[in-house]
Amino acid sequence: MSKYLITSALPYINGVKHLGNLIGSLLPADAYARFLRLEGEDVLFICATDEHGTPAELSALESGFSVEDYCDAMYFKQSLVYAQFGISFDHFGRTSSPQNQALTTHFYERLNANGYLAELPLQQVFSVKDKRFLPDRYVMGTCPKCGYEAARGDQCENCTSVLDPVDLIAPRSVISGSTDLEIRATQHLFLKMDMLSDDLRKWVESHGEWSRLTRSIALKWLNEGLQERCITRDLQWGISVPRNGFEGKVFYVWFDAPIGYLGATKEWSDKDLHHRNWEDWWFNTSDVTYTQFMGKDNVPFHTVFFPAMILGTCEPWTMASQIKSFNWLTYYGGKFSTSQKRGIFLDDALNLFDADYWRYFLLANAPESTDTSFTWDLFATVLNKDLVGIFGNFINRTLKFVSAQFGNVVPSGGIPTEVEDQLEKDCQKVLSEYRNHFKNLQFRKAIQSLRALWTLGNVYLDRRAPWNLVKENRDEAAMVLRTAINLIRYFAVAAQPVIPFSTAKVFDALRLTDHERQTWINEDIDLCFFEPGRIFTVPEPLFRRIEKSELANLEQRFSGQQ
Ligand code: B3M
Ligand code: ZN
Repeated sequence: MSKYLITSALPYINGVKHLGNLIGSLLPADAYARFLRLEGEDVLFICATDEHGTPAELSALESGFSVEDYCDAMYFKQSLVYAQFGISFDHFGRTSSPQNQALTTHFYERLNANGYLAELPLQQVFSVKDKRFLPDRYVMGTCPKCGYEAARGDQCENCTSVLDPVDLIAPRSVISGSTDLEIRATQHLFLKMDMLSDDLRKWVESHGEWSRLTRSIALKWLNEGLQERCITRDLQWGISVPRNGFEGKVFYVWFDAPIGYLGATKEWSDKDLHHRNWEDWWFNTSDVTYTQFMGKDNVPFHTVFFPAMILGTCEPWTMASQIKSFNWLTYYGGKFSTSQKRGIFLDDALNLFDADYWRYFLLANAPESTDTSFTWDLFATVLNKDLVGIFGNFINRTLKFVSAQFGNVVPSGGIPTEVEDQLEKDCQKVLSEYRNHFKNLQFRKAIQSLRALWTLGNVYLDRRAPWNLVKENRDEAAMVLRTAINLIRYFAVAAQPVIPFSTAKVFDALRLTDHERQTWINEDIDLCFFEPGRIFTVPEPLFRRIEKSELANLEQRFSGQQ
């Protein structure tokens, strides 16, 4: 048994996330965690809401609640949605926790003591009317690059240029609308990443096993040369900076967010339900394999910025062994956008289809080597073909036929032939490929293997044609159907990391004991597992066909501002 630490990028607190966030980190992290647990490994899967920064404050302002109340409400809302999607966190914490505040302070103190921080003046927009600085999205104005009039201080949504609030033309406060703004200098803290550049490069280069996407983003940053990076902000909401002259300032959200992985683990061990120490996963470990999941925009922070913070502490914190990053899921080629209401959000998704439809579709089409364009047509095609046509159909036709011919029991009679021996070998081969793809974090390929496994069942039934055999040789037909029922069990056992809700239904139908539910595919498969005479139930069809006629409506509904 090895120790596997898994983290998914921490979703921002500002609202329910969309399908792109789900497939960009949460869902593959969950499938991997479930897989490793079934493999018998010691797994800790940690996530949290990322609660600081301007998006949280501004969304709270819009909602009319205090930031604290807003975050409490959104934390529970997000927790519920992830549970409904079957995301099996060992702990889902919050970056606003006391644990994270303490750890963030600790990181600051270490970096400060080790000489990796610099205090420098920075030009900032100050609102006389609001009596405060206006960082990032707190200012709007005209984009100096394209002339768009509603550009935000940190970025222009129209031309995507990254901006500095002081660059905006005709700036105004987002809080009050006031244009009585001044540029004032104020002191800020910077992390001297340039000093850590060589160590960072060594660390990145020691990870030849990272995907091309992860490595290329990391090296691009390193090659462009690292600069000092500001780690404080003029905001009220956040983790305060314990330093003279920094009253009223907080740490930059990307400073405390990755420390949130540690903070959330400490929350987990402080609950003391487990009698396990969080430091066994994070401090001075040599037996922990740590895998991070994230969308590609987060890669620079995880390959350069956060590792620089860790290296600068000169303490032995666990660093990522593997960083699995994803490209974008788009909606008909366009960016999912909260502000433009384009794309599908997680609560809406669950109102339309059960979680397993989404889990299967998204993992089968994970944006691993390129972006994936979500279309309803693709969604329906994949699900109708694989879940309805292959997996669901095999279960349905087998159990219905047995029930009609022999009653709801595993039929007796006949002995397996070389056809069944060969089937066993074929399954074995596909299952070991499936496991390897999971171990290599190749989700699309894993699903291809799963589909190939399920297909073996339908090919077998078609070849053995028990509906004919039953007339000529009832014993042999019984053996074939017994084999098919055994296949159903293996198909479901293997599919657990992907579609856990449906596989639980299959186990219920097969009336597996708790102990039998524990079996996994790491041993030689045994198509005689179910002995004759066991009782089963014919389940309702597990999946429903998605009709073409439903699609036009859906496409329109999620396409954005109308
Ligand atoms: N909240 C950004 C994002 O969700 C950010 C990730 C933090 S991971 C430490 O894309
Ligand atoms: Zn612009």
